[in-house]
Amino acid sequence: GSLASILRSSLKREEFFLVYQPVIDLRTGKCIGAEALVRWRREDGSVLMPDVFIPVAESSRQIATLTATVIDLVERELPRLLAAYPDLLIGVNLGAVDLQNKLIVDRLALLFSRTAIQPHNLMLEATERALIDFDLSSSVIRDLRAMGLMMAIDDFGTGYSSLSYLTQLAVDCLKIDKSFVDTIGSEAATSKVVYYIIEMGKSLDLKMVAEGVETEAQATFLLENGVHYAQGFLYGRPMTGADLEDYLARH
Ligand code: G
Ligand code: G
Ligand code: NA
Ligand code: MN
Repeated sequence: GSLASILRSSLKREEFFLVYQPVIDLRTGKCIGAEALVRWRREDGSVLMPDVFIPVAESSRQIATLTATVIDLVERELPRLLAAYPDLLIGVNLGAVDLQNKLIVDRLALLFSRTAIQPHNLMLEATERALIDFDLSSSVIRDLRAMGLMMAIDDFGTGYSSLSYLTQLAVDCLKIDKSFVDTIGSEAATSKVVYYIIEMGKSLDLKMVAEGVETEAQATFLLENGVHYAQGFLYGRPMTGADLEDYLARH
């Protein structure tokens, strides 16, 4: 069948799992948390990456089900990590429709009420596409932040109308897309863009996480320019929850 129909039956069979990519405080070098990234293990044992199946989940209207699966996995796995590291901050990615209704608010309220997970342990990451219905999504974001969790704009800079909505929208954090981090230290004209994104984030008093950091030179530039958090292969690849526990013990 099509990938969309295979996805539909797989979502019922729990073929999904999470890996975690460490997020580092550049000022201390310590790991403050991680971004949860979903993977799909097929029946034949092969593992599919989200850039293959998230667009299919979005276009076949299954993304809310996938997000629900991810939140179920977080509910199952995070309490173990929090027992040793109670202030850990875990980033969870949302799909484009997840901010268009209050289901996510109710689901997370339930999560917080029946586990040791607290609102300050979660940061929800939404791309600019999730803000299409601006009034609806900003109302959902307001409810989520009122619970005490953080909201981040993911892949920041790759969408459009960034400036106009950022000043109106109450979010906590910008995740600076890897495509901009890649230009740091290059002669490309686009290397100026990352500088302006950082200035914008600072002037709006937002936390910033740089994605896809691969070199010490990039990390130095980011820290010197006021970006305090980073993730990328320089610090760690996405890893299992058990491996993240070992990683935290060492960082
Ligand atoms: O893990 P990887 O770097 O290949 O992720 C690629 C993209 O897929 C990232 O941009 C990320 O935002 C997205 N992604 C990863 N996990 C999830 C998830 O659980 N839900 C959604 N909606 N997107 C995800
Ligand atoms: O959803 P998001 O845009 O955060 O997706 C992050 C994706 O980028 C993941 O699939 C992850 O494996 C990948 N990634 C994370 N760090 C690096 C990095 O330093 N270099 C490269 N090339 N890819 C990275
Ligand atoms: Na709780
Ligand atoms: Mn993300």
